[in-house]
Amino acid sequence: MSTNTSSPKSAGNRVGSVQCDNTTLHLLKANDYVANAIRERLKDVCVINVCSSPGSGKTTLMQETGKLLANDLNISVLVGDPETERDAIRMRDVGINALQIVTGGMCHIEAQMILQALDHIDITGTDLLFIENVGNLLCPSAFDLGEDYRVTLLATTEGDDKPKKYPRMFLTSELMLVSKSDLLPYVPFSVDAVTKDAREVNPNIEVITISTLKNEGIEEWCTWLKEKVKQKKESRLQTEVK
Ligand SMILES: Nc1nc2c(ncn2[C@@H]2O[C@H](COP(=O)(O)OP(=O)(O)O)[C@@H](O)[C@H]2O)c(=O)[nH]1
Ligand SMILES: [Mg+2]
Repeated sequence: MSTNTSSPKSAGNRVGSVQCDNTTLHLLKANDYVANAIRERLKDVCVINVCSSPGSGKTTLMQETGKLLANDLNISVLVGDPETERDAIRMRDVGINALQIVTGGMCHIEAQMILQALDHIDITGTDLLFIENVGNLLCPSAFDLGEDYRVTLLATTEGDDKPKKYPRMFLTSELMLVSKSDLLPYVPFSVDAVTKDAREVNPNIEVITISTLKNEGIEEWCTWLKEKVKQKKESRLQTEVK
Protein backbone atom coordinates (compact mmCIF):
# COMPACT_ATOMS: atom_id res chain seq x y z
CA MET A 1 0.00 0.00 0.00
CA SER A 2 1.29 3.46 -0.75
CA THR A 3 -0.12 6.73 0.44
CA ASN A 4 -0.26 10.15 -1.02
CA THR A 5 -1.40 12.53 1.65
CA SER A 6 0.08 15.72 0.26
CA SER A 7 -1.76 18.70 1.59
CA PRO A 8 -3.95 20.51 -0.94
CA LYS A 9 -1.75 23.60 -0.47
CA SER A 10 1.45 21.89 -1.68
CA ALA A 11 -0.11 19.65 -4.37
CA GLY A 12 -2.46 21.78 -6.41
CA ASN A 13 -5.93 20.24 -6.31
CA ARG A 14 -4.81 16.82 -4.94
CA VAL A 15 -6.68 15.74 -1.84
CA GLY A 16 -4.58 12.68 -0.97
CA SER A 17 -5.27 9.02 -1.85
CA VAL A 18 -4.46 5.48 -0.77
CA GLN A 19 -3.24 3.01 -3.43
CA CYS A 20 -4.47 -0.36 -2.06
CA ASP A 21 -2.73 -3.70 -2.68
CA ASN A 22 -4.76 -6.26 -4.68
CA THR A 23 -4.68 -9.50 -2.70
CA THR A 24 -7.08 -11.46 -4.94
CA LEU A 25 -4.86 -11.52 -8.02
CA HIS A 26 -3.56 -15.07 -7.48
CA LEU A 27 -7.15 -16.42 -7.32
CA LEU A 28 -7.58 -15.42 -10.95
CA LYS A 29 -5.03 -18.00 -12.07
CA ALA A 30 -7.61 -20.80 -11.62
CA ASN A 31 -9.99 -18.80 -13.81
CA ASP A 32 -7.31 -18.54 -16.50
CA TYR A 33 -6.96 -22.34 -16.69
CA VAL A 34 -10.70 -22.69 -17.30
CA ALA A 35 -10.65 -19.85 -19.84
CA ASN A 36 -7.98 -21.67 -21.83
CA ALA A 37 -10.10 -24.85 -21.79
CA ILE A 38 -13.02 -22.84 -23.20
CA ARG A 39 -10.76 -21.38 -25.89
CA GLU A 40 -9.78 -24.91 -26.89
CA ARG A 41 -13.40 -26.10 -26.90
CA LEU A 42 -14.64 -23.10 -28.92
CA LYS A 43 -11.85 -22.97 -31.47
CA ASP A 44 -14.35 -22.92 -34.35
CA VAL A 45 -16.38 -20.07 -32.90
CA CYS A 46 -15.56 -16.36 -32.69
CA VAL A 47 -16.29 -15.41 -29.06
CA ILE A 48 -16.92 -11.80 -28.05
CA ASN A 49 -17.18 -10.71 -24.43
CA VAL A 50 -19.42 -7.62 -24.31
CA CYS A 51 -18.93 -5.47 -21.22
CA SER A 52 -20.30 -2.17 -19.89
CA SER A 53 -22.08 -0.55 -16.97
CA PRO A 54 -25.73 -1.60 -16.49
CA GLY A 55 -28.00 0.08 -19.01
CA SER A 56 -25.44 1.13 -21.63
CA GLY A 57 -27.38 -0.69 -24.34
CA LYS A 58 -25.74 -4.14 -24.58
CA THR A 59 -28.91 -6.20 -24.94
CA THR A 60 -30.53 -3.74 -27.35
CA LEU A 61 -27.38 -3.84 -29.50
CA MET A 62 -27.23 -7.67 -29.43
CA GLN A 63 -30.89 -7.85 -30.48
CA GLU A 64 -30.36 -5.46 -33.38
CA THR A 65 -27.10 -7.14 -34.42
CA GLY A 66 -28.79 -10.55 -34.41
CA LYS A 67 -31.56 -9.25 -36.66
CA LEU A 68 -29.20 -7.44 -39.07
CA LEU A 69 -26.75 -10.33 -39.41
CA ALA A 70 -29.34 -13.12 -39.47
CA ASN A 71 -28.54 -13.95 -43.10
CA ASP A 72 -24.76 -13.65 -42.71
CA LEU A 73 -23.87 -15.31 -39.42
CA ASN A 74 -25.19 -17.95 -37.06
CA ILE A 75 -25.22 -16.10 -33.72
CA SER A 76 -25.71 -17.40 -30.17
CA VAL A 77 -25.71 -15.41 -26.95
CA LEU A 78 -24.91 -16.21 -23.33
CA VAL A 79 -26.15 -13.39 -21.16
CA GLY A 80 -25.22 -12.82 -17.54
CA ASP A 81 -27.24 -11.01 -14.92
CA PRO A 82 -27.41 -11.31 -11.12
CA GLU A 83 -31.08 -12.28 -11.37
CA THR A 84 -33.93 -12.92 -13.90
CA GLU A 85 -34.03 -14.38 -17.42
CA ARG A 86 -35.24 -11.15 -18.93
CA ASP A 87 -32.35 -10.49 -21.30
CA ALA A 88 -32.28 -14.05 -22.67
CA ILE A 89 -36.03 -13.74 -23.30
CA ARG A 90 -35.39 -10.45 -25.15
CA MET A 91 -32.84 -12.25 -27.37
CA ARG A 92 -35.14 -15.18 -28.04
CA ASP A 93 -37.99 -12.77 -28.85
CA VAL A 94 -36.00 -11.68 -31.91
CA GLY A 95 -35.03 -15.23 -32.86
CA ILE A 96 -31.54 -15.43 -31.34
CA ASN A 97 -30.35 -18.68 -29.75
CA ALA A 98 -29.75 -17.57 -26.15
CA LEU A 99 -29.23 -18.80 -22.62
CA GLN A 100 -29.32 -16.79 -19.41
CA ILE A 101 -26.51 -17.17 -16.90
CA VAL A 102 -27.94 -16.20 -13.51
CA THR A 103 -24.90 -15.37 -11.42
CA GLY A 104 -26.81 -15.41 -8.13
CA GLY A 105 -25.73 -11.94 -7.15
CA MET A 106 -22.17 -12.11 -8.49
CA CYS A 107 -21.08 -8.92 -10.19
CA HIS A 108 -19.28 -10.62 -13.09
CA ILE A 109 -19.22 -13.84 -15.15
CA GLU A 110 -16.41 -16.28 -14.35
CA ALA A 111 -14.99 -18.78 -16.85
CA GLN A 112 -16.45 -21.74 -14.96
CA MET A 113 -19.95 -20.26 -15.45
CA ILE A 114 -19.39 -20.28 -19.22
CA LEU A 115 -18.29 -23.90 -19.04
CA GLN A 116 -21.46 -24.79 -17.10
CA ALA A 117 -23.64 -22.81 -19.51
CA LEU A 118 -22.16 -24.56 -22.57
CA ASP A 119 -23.67 -27.82 -21.30
CA HIS A 120 -27.15 -26.24 -21.51
CA ILE A 121 -27.15 -24.57 -24.93
CA ASP A 122 -26.75 -26.11 -28.36
CA ILE A 123 -24.26 -23.94 -30.25
CA THR A 124 -23.70 -26.36 -33.13
CA GLY A 125 -23.02 -24.31 -36.26
CA THR A 126 -22.55 -21.05 -34.34
CA ASP A 127 -20.09 -18.66 -36.02
CA LEU A 128 -20.32 -15.91 -33.44
CA LEU A 129 -20.94 -16.30 -29.71
CA PHE A 130 -21.64 -13.15 -27.74
CA ILE A 131 -21.17 -13.23 -23.99
CA GLU A 132 -23.11 -10.31 -22.54
CA ASN A 133 -21.33 -9.78 -19.24
CA VAL A 134 -22.94 -8.50 -16.04
CA GLY A 135 -23.24 -4.72 -16.10
CA ASN A 136 -20.13 -3.51 -14.31
CA LEU A 137 -17.05 -1.66 -15.56
CA LEU A 138 -14.77 -3.09 -12.89
CA CYS A 139 -14.95 -6.78 -11.88
CA PRO A 140 -15.56 -8.36 -15.34
CA SER A 141 -12.31 -6.83 -16.56
CA ALA A 142 -10.30 -9.27 -14.42
CA PHE A 143 -11.95 -12.47 -15.70
CA ASP A 144 -10.84 -14.03 -18.98
CA LEU A 145 -13.84 -15.97 -20.34
CA GLY A 146 -11.97 -17.63 -23.19
CA GLU A 147 -13.05 -14.88 -25.56
CA ASP A 148 -11.30 -13.83 -28.75
CA TYR A 149 -12.22 -10.17 -28.32
CA ARG A 150 -13.51 -7.93 -25.58
CA VAL A 151 -15.81 -5.07 -26.53
CA THR A 152 -16.76 -2.37 -24.03
CA LEU A 153 -19.74 -0.07 -24.45
CA LEU A 154 -19.65 3.34 -22.84
CA ALA A 155 -22.89 5.31 -23.13
CA THR A 156 -22.82 9.05 -23.63
CA THR A 157 -24.99 9.36 -20.50
CA GLU A 158 -22.25 7.87 -18.30
CA GLY A 159 -19.71 10.70 -18.66
CA ASP A 160 -16.52 10.77 -20.70
CA ASP A 161 -14.20 10.31 -17.69
CA LYS A 162 -14.63 6.52 -17.40
CA PRO A 163 -11.59 5.17 -19.34
CA LYS A 164 -9.18 6.79 -16.88
CA LYS A 165 -11.28 5.79 -13.85
CA TYR A 166 -11.76 2.16 -14.91
CA PRO A 167 -8.59 1.65 -16.97
CA ARG A 168 -8.38 -2.14 -16.82
CA MET A 169 -11.62 -2.55 -18.74
CA PHE A 170 -10.37 -0.33 -21.56
CA LEU A 171 -6.85 -1.72 -21.40
CA THR A 172 -8.18 -5.25 -21.98
CA SER A 173 -10.68 -4.34 -24.72
CA GLU A 174 -10.03 -4.40 -28.45
CA LEU A 175 -12.97 -2.10 -29.19
CA MET A 176 -14.82 0.67 -27.35
CA LEU A 177 -18.33 1.37 -28.57
CA VAL A 178 -19.48 4.86 -27.57
CA SER A 179 -23.20 4.10 -27.37
CA LYS A 180 -26.35 6.27 -27.39
CA SER A 181 -24.81 8.85 -29.73
CA ASP A 182 -28.34 10.13 -30.37
CA LEU A 183 -28.16 11.72 -26.89
CA LEU A 184 -24.95 13.68 -27.60
CA PRO A 185 -26.85 16.97 -28.13
CA TYR A 186 -28.30 16.71 -24.61
CA VAL A 187 -25.42 15.53 -22.42
CA PRO A 188 -21.98 16.94 -21.59
CA PHE A 189 -19.87 14.26 -23.32
CA SER A 190 -16.98 14.64 -25.73
CA VAL A 191 -16.26 11.73 -28.11
CA ASP A 192 -12.82 13.27 -28.81
CA ALA A 193 -11.96 13.48 -25.10
CA VAL A 194 -13.13 9.93 -24.35
CA THR A 195 -11.22 8.58 -27.36
CA LYS A 196 -8.05 10.42 -26.25
CA ASP A 197 -8.32 9.05 -22.69
CA ALA A 198 -9.09 5.51 -23.87
CA ARG A 199 -6.08 5.57 -26.20
CA GLU A 200 -3.82 6.89 -23.43
CA VAL A 201 -4.87 3.79 -21.47
CA ASN A 202 -4.70 1.46 -24.49
CA PRO A 203 -3.11 2.88 -27.67
CA ASN A 204 -4.51 -0.02 -29.74
CA ILE A 205 -8.17 0.31 -28.80
CA GLU A 206 -10.53 0.85 -31.73
CA VAL A 207 -13.47 3.21 -31.30
CA ILE A 208 -16.86 3.20 -33.02
CA THR A 209 -19.63 5.62 -32.08
CA ILE A 210 -23.08 4.06 -32.29
CA SER A 211 -26.75 4.63 -31.68
CA THR A 212 -28.82 1.48 -31.88
CA LEU A 213 -31.94 3.60 -31.59
CA LYS A 214 -31.07 5.78 -34.60
CA ASN A 215 -29.05 3.15 -36.49
CA GLU A 216 -25.83 5.19 -36.42
CA GLY A 217 -22.51 3.33 -36.63
CA ILE A 218 -24.26 -0.03 -36.68
CA GLU A 219 -23.10 -0.89 -40.19
CA GLU A 220 -19.48 -0.21 -39.15
CA TRP A 221 -19.99 -2.43 -36.06
CA CYS A 222 -21.46 -5.25 -38.18
CA THR A 223 -18.55 -4.98 -40.64
CA TRP A 224 -16.10 -5.19 -37.71
CA LEU A 225 -17.86 -8.34 -36.48
CA LYS A 226 -17.93 -10.03 -39.89
CA GLU A 227 -14.21 -9.31 -40.33
CA LYS A 228 -13.39 -10.84 -36.92
CA VAL A 229 -15.44 -13.99 -37.68
CA LYS A 230 -13.67 -14.27 -41.05
CA GLN A 231 -10.24 -13.87 -39.42
CA LYS A 232 -11.06 -16.56 -36.86
CA LYS A 233 -12.14 -19.01 -39.58
CA GLU A 234 -9.01 -18.26 -41.63
CA SER A 235 -6.64 -18.73 -38.69
CA ARG A 236 -8.42 -22.00 -37.84
CA LEU A 237 -7.97 -23.26 -41.42
CA GLN A 238 -4.27 -22.34 -41.31
CA THR A 239 -3.83 -24.32 -38.06
CA GLU A 240 -5.53 -27.33 -39.65
CA VAL A 241 -3.24 -27.20 -42.72
CA LYS A 242 -0.11 -27.20 -40.45
N1 LIG B 1 -31.19 6.83 -26.39
C1 LIG B 1 -30.82 5.57 -26.58
N2 LIG B 1 -31.26 4.64 -25.70
C2 LIG B 1 -30.85 3.35 -25.90
C3 LIG B 1 -30.01 2.97 -26.98
N3 LIG B 1 -29.77 1.66 -26.88
C4 LIG B 1 -30.43 1.22 -25.79
N4 LIG B 1 -31.11 2.24 -25.20
C5 LIG B 1 -31.95 2.18 -24.00
O1 LIG B 1 -31.10 2.02 -22.86
C6 LIG B 1 -31.75 1.23 -21.86
C7 LIG B 1 -30.87 0.07 -21.46
O2 LIG B 1 -30.69 -0.77 -22.61
P1 LIG B 1 -30.24 -2.28 -22.48
O3 LIG B 1 -30.00 -2.78 -23.87
O4 LIG B 1 -31.17 -3.05 -21.62
O5 LIG B 1 -28.84 -2.11 -21.69
P2 LIG B 1 -27.90 -3.19 -20.98
O6 LIG B 1 -28.25 -3.17 -19.53
O7 LIG B 1 -26.51 -2.70 -21.23
O8 LIG B 1 -28.16 -4.51 -21.63
C8 LIG B 1 -33.08 0.79 -22.48
O9 LIG B 1 -34.10 1.64 -22.02
C9 LIG B 1 -32.85 0.96 -23.97
O10 LIG B 1 -34.04 1.20 -24.68
C10 LIG B 1 -29.60 3.99 -27.90
O11 LIG B 1 -28.87 3.76 -28.89
N5 LIG B 1 -30.03 5.26 -27.63
MG1 LIG C 1 -28.62 -6.43 -20.75
